[in-house]
Amino acid sequence: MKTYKNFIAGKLMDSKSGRTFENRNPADWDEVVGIFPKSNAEDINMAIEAAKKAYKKWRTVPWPKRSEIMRRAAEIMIEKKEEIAQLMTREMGKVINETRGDFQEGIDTALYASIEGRKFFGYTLPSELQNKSCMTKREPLGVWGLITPWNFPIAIPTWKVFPCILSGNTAVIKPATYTPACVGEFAQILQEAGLPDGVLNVVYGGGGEIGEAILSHPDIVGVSFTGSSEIGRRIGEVCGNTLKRCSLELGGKNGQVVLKDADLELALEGVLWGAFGTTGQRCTATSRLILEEPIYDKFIEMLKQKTESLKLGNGLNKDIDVGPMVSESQCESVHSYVEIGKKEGAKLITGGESYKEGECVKGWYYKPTIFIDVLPTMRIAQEEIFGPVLSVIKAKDFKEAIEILNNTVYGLSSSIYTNDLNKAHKAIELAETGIVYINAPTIGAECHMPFGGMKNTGNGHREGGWTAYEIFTEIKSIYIDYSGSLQKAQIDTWE
Ligand code: UN1
Repeated sequence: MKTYKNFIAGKLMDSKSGRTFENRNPADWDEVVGIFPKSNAEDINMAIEAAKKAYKKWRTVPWPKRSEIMRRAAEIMIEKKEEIAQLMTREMGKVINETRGDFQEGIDTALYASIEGRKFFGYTLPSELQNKSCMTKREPLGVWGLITPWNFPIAIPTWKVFPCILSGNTAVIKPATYTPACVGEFAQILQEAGLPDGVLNVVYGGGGEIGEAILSHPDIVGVSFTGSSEIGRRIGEVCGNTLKRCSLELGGKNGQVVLKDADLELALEGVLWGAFGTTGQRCTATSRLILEEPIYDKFIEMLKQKTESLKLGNGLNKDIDVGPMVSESQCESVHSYVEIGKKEGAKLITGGESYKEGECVKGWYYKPTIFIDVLPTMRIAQEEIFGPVLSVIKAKDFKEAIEILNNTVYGLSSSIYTNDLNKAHKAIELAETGIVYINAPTIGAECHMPFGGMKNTGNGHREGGWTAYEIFTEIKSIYIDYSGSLQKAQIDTWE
């Protein structure tokens, strides 16, 4: 068990509040993973002050120099991959192969940043006038607030931190209270890699207290948030009022469509991974399976059998498929949806209860759960559950399958299994989601591709890839007149 401290201006320090909170292993609630400061607004103010001070110098450091720090960070991360993956499994619960993957996504994001720093393009355009040129360049904004979730304790913080600081901004990050240790370790890696003091500051604590303190601070220029739609709305509201930039990555209700001509074995592997990987706790998780009528019964039979063979247990142990849920309250929330599904008349064919056998007695385990005969309008087909619950819906044909796929307020990820080229392309065109997979599950986005969703999944931004840099920079349009005389744009001239 380790005691963590806030990281402000390059120094580790306790909270001014004098309070702490602990973080327990969801696979073994007797294990305290770490003790963290329960910070208050005073800590946030100090962190923002440190970031503001660091910004003055950091923004003048050339992009390629900044990106060298990202490369060094990647090198240290490669060395620490196993150690931090194990810590991540202990604090978050997902199985070790997945926490290695989460950390690898962080390494990839660092390497991507190290390349991006040498090709941070603006563009040149012709002028309407002679002897005049037009071009654009990108610049940082100032101090950002980064608020990150618990389901990807390293990948998502790196999606935000690297583009934010490579662009010349500085930041205060508030990690999720369920998974604060990983961000603490990540900040130490950045310091070791040579990041100047105050460029990234870490403050631990609850969203209600310190999240609000970040939002309301006048020196914060923008907020990047990944989490629930409810909190996202609140952040959007405050940022709207104070004219802060705001990037929101919110819920999903992702569907996998399997058409009658699909490779069913492949589709089966895909849905098992998409629905029950990370114990269903991804915003990209598959929570609806839409089956074309002719294969409905057969596929359900295959799915039930395979689902029941998944092994639950501590993610650090060998051959475990599904780890625990992150917390008791998350387990309860999932179970309440199972009760709702039953009341709505959907048919529960497996799971539907917590699991406390064998090595799982002291953890927040929930059995992989499948409802069939779900109607598209039911709450379990509409609301984000964020757990291992799959709602199976029947579609009479391709057209109806796409209608069902789009029948949700969310629009993050979708997947279509088919061998019909025409239908695959039509589905890509019609799917109302920011990410579309063909013959692959709804999870597994890569760090150099835009990541984000349509409709209520967000507010139009895309993290990942080049598009993340658009979030964290201002664009400047520059006109250079080398005619030596006053040239008036748009004013008619008579000669
Ligand atoms: C999330 O679900 O919150 O595409 C992020 C994926 C991962 C990232 C998921 N690379 O599933």
